[in-house]
Amino acid sequence: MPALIPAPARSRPGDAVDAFVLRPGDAVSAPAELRPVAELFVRELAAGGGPELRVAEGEGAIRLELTDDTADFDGLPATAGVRAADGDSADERYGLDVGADGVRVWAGAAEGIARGLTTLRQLAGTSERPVLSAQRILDAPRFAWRGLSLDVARTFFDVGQVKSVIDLLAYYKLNVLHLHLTDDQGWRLHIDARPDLTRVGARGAFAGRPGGFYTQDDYREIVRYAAERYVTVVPEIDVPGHCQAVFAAYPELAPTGWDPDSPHTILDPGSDPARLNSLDPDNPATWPFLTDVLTEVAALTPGRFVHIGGDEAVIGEDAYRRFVAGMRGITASLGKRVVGWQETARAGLAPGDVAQHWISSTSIDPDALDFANLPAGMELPENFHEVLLPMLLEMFAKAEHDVTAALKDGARILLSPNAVAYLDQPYRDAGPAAQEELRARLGLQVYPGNTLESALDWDPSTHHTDIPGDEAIAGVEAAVWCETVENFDDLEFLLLPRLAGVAEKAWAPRGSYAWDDYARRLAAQAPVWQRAGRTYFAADSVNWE
Ligand code: TNX
Repeated sequence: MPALIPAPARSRPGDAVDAFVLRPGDAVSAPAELRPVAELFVRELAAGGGPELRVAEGEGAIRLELTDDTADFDGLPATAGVRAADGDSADERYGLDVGADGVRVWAGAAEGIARGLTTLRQLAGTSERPVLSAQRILDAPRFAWRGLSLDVARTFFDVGQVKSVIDLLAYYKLNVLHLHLTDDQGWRLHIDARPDLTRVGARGAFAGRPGGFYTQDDYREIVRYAAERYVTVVPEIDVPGHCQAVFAAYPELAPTGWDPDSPHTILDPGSDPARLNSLDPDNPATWPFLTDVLTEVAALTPGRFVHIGGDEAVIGEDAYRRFVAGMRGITASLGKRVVGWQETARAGLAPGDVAQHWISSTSIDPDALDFANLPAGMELPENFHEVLLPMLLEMFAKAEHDVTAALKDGARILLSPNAVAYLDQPYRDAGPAAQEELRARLGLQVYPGNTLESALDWDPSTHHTDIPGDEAIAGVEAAVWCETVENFDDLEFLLLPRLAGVAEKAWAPRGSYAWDDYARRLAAQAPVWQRAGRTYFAADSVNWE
């Protein structure tokens, strides 16, 4: 198999004597509807070190074709899952032929052509005159939702940096960028009706790092750049917990007793967490606030979904239920569907909703957590044993039922199991001495960590025992939380190489996993990352050559 990640659904070699050499100046021929994807391909191929091609009509070394005849794809397994993008009909399936006379990419939709051209970029690598061996690839994703959740609240990344993350997503055929826009340490999206959310709430970040926020024009530019690459942005407004930045901006939304000088987070909830952590559904100021925020967020969102957070809230069960019900109502009235962290299933969900699974006894082992090992900037509160630990254990116990509850309501599960899909797990592979400082500092040392191989050793349909099969799954999403991430290089170190492994899970057919083969394909990515100046963990477990 060629060194592709994710592995294609099907590929077979052509006549062994045939190969095609792509040369600078060669043409990509595309009908008018495909010009934008063709032009983007030409730019990105050259930026990656490949030959400078040109887009033309008529004949070309690379021919792009939209076709209604999708018979070639008939035998391909149907994609499972939920599309985050607007519109049901889009189709990511594509075919790619390399023969002695050139390359042909065909698909039923421009989106499929774009995915096929991504495969071609991977085949071409960084060579200016790539030799493409004869082959046929027929490809389709296993799941429709393939994402990364990026925490821009704990560490702020500017528009250029977010675009660079989108480039990575697209290169591995991931199609959702979930932006965790709000948390205790910062609110990152300007809301016209509530300007203090960013004027005050965006000043800082985790551990005294600089703050920052996206203007609505910035945000539109991120959405546009992503859409050009068939990546959908899913914005998250994380409520009712994780709201210290909201309280700092608008103290009237804070619970009684909240003190601006002693911020409370889930790992430092104060002596009475029930009063200090979360927005209160019974505070009359809460609902006009949420309506203002969601109205502007929905207007900025061409995709179908808004993420309402819902994790780690510390309010009573009844208050939580009413809170989530209220959020679902506002979101629906704005024409959007809801995705929430799995806890939202406790409030009741409906078909069309998505619950994001991250915690359960198979996804995280509470006994393996080491709370003495908190990241710099976070301290174990004095009342850890009396207040916090029992609260966390209760949180774990309740989480056991969330997936079943969500499925019973007809919602589907977005899989982000902590042990394998959290990219802030510390790396447990050995690595080069020069990277030891990074390896030891990055990722939450509270977690047991994983190796590149163990992070790949799971299957979405069997990971959680309550999930009956692929049809219950919305998709697979990695999450990178940024408590330990100080800058963009740190972020890349956590993303690479594990993000590629999540893409493999989300796209490649079930059972295609074999570590040795994956490791060989992974090693082929290094020159691409190096050329782009990216930081990556060169784990000893891979023979990088
Ligand atoms: C739990 S996962 C959180 C985040 C932390 C993360 C660290 C989730 C929905 N909430 O607030 O950053 O753990 O891995």
